[in-house]
Amino acid sequence: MSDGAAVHAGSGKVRELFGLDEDRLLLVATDRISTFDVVLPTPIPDKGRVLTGLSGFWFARTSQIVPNHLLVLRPDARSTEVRRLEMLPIECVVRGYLAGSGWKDYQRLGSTSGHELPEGLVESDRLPEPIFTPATKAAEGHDENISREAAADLVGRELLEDVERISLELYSYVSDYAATRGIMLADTKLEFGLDGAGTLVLADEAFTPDSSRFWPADSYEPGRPQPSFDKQYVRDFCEQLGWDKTPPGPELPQSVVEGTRSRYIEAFERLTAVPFAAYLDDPNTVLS
Ligand code: Q0Z
Repeated sequence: MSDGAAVHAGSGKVRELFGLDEDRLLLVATDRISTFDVVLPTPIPDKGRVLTGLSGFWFARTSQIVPNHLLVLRPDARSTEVRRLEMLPIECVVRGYLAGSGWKDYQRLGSTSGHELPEGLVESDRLPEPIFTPATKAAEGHDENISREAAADLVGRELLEDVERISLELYSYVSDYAATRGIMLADTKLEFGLDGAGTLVLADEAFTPDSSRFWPADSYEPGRPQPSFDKQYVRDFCEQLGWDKTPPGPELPQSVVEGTRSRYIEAFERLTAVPFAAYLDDPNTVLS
């Protein structure tokens, strides 16, 4: 009765979700890559395995802060069985640096999600302290930053205070850890759900390059956009092609595929200190 067919339950840009039974889902990270919001026709071999391993690594290390949905990391190293939760209808974003929509909001308003920020900040500047900037979940297109009041209307005041406190604590732990390995965590997007007992549970993917901005610390320079740890070769290639960033995206040459794959594996090995080959041999290595 527990080995029935998995039922496809949803597709993300680069991930697939299946229902296993009433209590469990299967989350599969593919090798698809998106840039400028478009999924490219060329996969990056092992990208899904890198992201699944990193998520597992962080779930194991943060379980003292908050319980998470991970049940089983499968031998294919790209799929996980997870607890089926009641997901909260907000994205929990924490920003330590001014990038992306936080930087856009700041230029327009001097604030983001209601956080008044000091004058004179430049793109990629470090914020005086990390801030919680919740966003709506857009089915299509871009998530929209919302105030904490608007977020409280969606999930309730008490739950919002809990996810804000936990999100900030997770960001602080992971950014300190990454800093010791030469990687800056500029910002991150977290998702939470409630289990059957009403307990808050960290879900989805966590602290991967697809859900976070990882910057190489050695080239950090405020006042300009920072190179992405993982996708910079892809972005540079697309920019020099002159592609208009509407679908379909361009096919990637082998040199860009190989360079990008190397960057994902480098991020994995720098953060986890586990050789990627050892992870493929036994995925559970990252959980201890
Ligand atoms: C995650 C998503 C993906 C498409 C639903 N533990 C959970 N319980 C209930 N729902 C979810 C989770 Cl992770 C859940 N998503 C995002 C992932 C493909 C959408 F792989 N949607």
